[in-house]
Amino acid sequence: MKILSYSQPTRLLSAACIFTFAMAIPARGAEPTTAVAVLHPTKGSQTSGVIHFQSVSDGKVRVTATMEGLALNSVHAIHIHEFGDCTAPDATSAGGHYNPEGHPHALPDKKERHAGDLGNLQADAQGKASLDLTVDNITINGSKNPIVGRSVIVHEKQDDGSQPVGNAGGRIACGVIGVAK
Ligand SMILES: [Cu+2]
Ligand SMILES: [Zn+2]
Repeated sequence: MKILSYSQPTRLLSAACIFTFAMAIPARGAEPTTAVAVLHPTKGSQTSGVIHFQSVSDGKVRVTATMEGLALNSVHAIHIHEFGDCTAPDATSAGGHYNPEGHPHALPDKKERHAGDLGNLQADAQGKASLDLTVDNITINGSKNPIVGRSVIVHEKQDDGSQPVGNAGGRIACGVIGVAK
C-alpha cells in the first residue's frame, strides 16, 4: 500500500521536472524564423535602412524594409546577393544575385526568377521608401534557398526585369543577413 500511495505523486513530480527542464533548453537545430539586415551606405552614398525577413504560413517569407537617403521620388532595385560580404567600398564583394536554382533574372511577379530578386523600392518626396512583400522562394535558414549569411543590396536605378541582372546600376547600400531573435 505504501508504494501505491507514493507512486502517483512521485510520477507526477518527475514528469513536471522533465517538462520544466525541456522547456528551459531551446530545441537544438530548430530553424530560426526571423532574420534581419542593416544596410549601410556604400562609398559616396547616403542610403541606409533595415530589412526584416519573417517566416509566415505555407513556407513563405514576409520581407519588410524601410530605407532612407534615397534620391527623391525615385525607384531602386533591391536584391539578395550571393555573399554576405559588404567590405568593398562599392559592395561588389557581395557578388551577383543569389541564385541557387540557376534561374534567369526577373521581377517578383514571375515565379521563375533568382531567389534574390525582390524587385524595387519606390522612394517618396523625402527620399524614404518601404517594402512589404511575401515570397515563396526563400527560407530563413531552411533547406530551400536559405538567406542567412547572404546580403541585401539596394541599387542606384530601377530593376527593369531585363537580363542578366535588371540593368539596375551601381550599389548604394549593403547589409549582411543575420539570424534575429
Ligand atoms: Cu542587386
Ligand atoms: Zn536577379
